[in-house]
Amino acid sequence: MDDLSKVENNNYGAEQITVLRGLEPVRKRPGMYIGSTDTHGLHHLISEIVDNSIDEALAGYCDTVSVVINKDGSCSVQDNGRGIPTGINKEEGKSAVELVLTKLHAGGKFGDGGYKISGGLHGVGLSCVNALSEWLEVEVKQNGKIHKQTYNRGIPQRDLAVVGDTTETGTKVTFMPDDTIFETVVFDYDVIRKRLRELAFLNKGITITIKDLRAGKEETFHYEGGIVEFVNELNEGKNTILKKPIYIDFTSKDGTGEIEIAFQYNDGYNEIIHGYANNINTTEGGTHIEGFKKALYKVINDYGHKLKILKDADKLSGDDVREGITAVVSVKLQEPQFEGQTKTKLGNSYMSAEVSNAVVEHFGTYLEENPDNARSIILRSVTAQKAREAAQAARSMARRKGALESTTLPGKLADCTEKDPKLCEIYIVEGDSAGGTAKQCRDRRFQAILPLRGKILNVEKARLNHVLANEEIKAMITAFGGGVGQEFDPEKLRYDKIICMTDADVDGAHIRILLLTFFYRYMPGLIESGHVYSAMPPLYKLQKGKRVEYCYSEQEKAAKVQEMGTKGLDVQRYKGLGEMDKDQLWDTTMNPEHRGLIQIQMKDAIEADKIFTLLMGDAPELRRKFIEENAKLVEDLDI
Ligand code: 28G
Repeated sequence: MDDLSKVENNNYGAEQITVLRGLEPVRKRPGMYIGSTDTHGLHHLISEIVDNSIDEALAGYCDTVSVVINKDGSCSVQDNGRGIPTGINKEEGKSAVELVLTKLHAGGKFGDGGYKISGGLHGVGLSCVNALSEWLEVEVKQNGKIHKQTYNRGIPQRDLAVVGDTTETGTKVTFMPDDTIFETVVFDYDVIRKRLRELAFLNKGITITIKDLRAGKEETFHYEGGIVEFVNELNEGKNTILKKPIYIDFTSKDGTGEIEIAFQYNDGYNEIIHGYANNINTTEGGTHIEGFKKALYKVINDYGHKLKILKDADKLSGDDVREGITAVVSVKLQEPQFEGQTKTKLGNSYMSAEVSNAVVEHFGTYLEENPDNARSIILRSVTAQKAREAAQAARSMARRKGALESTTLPGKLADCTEKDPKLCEIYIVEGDSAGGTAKQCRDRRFQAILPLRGKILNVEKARLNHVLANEEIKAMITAFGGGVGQEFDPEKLRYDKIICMTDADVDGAHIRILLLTFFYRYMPGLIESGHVYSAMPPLYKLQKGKRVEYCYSEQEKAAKVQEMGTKGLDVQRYKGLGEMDKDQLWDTTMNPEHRGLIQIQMKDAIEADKIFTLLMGDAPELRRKFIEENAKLVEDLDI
């Protein structure tokens, strides 16, 4: 070890170049390695590092991971694992630490689809973070010593060196993201918090802490119950059918794979199944989810017949047995294959049978051993079946009347003249007055306007047949043209962009949540295929003499005020779209040349769905809690 303690060694001329070459592809095409260079990519850096710590924990050598956002804006991740090996690699003549941090390892997430999980592959990803950091410092505690090395944009500044003694072991990485690569280098506490909390749920027993030294915030996540607590959390505010979630944990014989499932039923009508493979959220589903659904269908139908609740030929549908279910299906496997548009669909075909077998066995036994719960679950599915039949009848009636499939567009819709859907967009506008302004200023060739009156139907409490009878909902369905529910077909959409334009206040936020929840539950494909956007109306208009500036955030306003100087500056705060005249609305929010649009992601819709449940659900204390916790947001939005 002592040969490592040479502190001063700067003979790096030739080697610097090799390292640079080695990591050059990452700096040249960062998107290939971390997805993007926007705020998502930035936060992905932390995930990459934390994943290594999680792998070390899954290997059984680490139980604590801490993430710190430092005052200078850098981020530190620390674990109490074995520490990256510090010994010198014979062939390369360098420490393993340096190799892990400077060599691109095969299997980058956005590269060839290889993945890492507790299989000795860890260390992958660290070199990417290193390449994309202005500076990075690695500290390894191992064999009684503290070893340290620093890098600038991936280039080691000296050899790994011993800088002190310790009785602990572990790895600590501190990095400053490179602001010449990233659009923003400001870490967002809530984004990091969300992912760390998810990881704590998915990997029970691990303690994960987050600390923000900029704001003086910190939290610790530790869930002994793992995904069981995750399911409880997802059901917060809902009336659940079972006392506690059903939990299945199945480890493959050779110990290289694990299937963990927790599920619970509530008295609502949605199906929420969150899938994970190797801690990655499989939003596009995959074989693990198929296996789970297949088993649920089989077990509930078999048991329903056995209890004679179901008659001979009577069969509950897949939708019936999943109505009101909240499930987390988390699998860990060697060499996962990820497919689909966003590479979030698990493809390993054996996983379907593996999951299905595990569920049939465990859930079957559960129903035998818990006859009261078995009855509740089956009766719940039977109720769903009856309601579905009624909805079906209502729907076909509506179809006969031509209400939904009719080519008669809603009267309130101001359609565009262009016929190619790829070029068309529709603005869903809150309120008749803003709708009127939008109709006046739009470019009628490709922009359609659909004003919505007041708050649309409370989708939480309504079953499908009621939802589809609501005027505002019907207007949207007919205008979009892509159908609804099972029949939804993005190919048939009449617009490429569906843009929600709501006021920048609490009511506006509320209406947006309602819209997203409706899309999420009845046309998830609309969001999945990236057709839904949120318009960005300005919050302020600043005017000084002839100069006019619009600001879209508090920060932007503060910066602009500074720049323009306060004397003679007129600051107008827009509370609603209705306060803008038609030229202002066009310039700031609707003109494709200047406007900002936010594309709505599936996770935004899931979040909306959750908030919606809290706001509209049956638990007034939770609603109050939500409003209290979000008082800051409410304040920011509506001064
Ligand atoms: C705090 C920041 C992120 C890590 C380890 C531990 C080992 C390791 C990491 O090895 C090289 C290649 C395959 C074995 C493994 C230590 C085995 C024995 C490790 C981290 C060596 C990588 N002793 N902890 N990498 N492997 N934590 N946290 O990065 O052959 S990375």
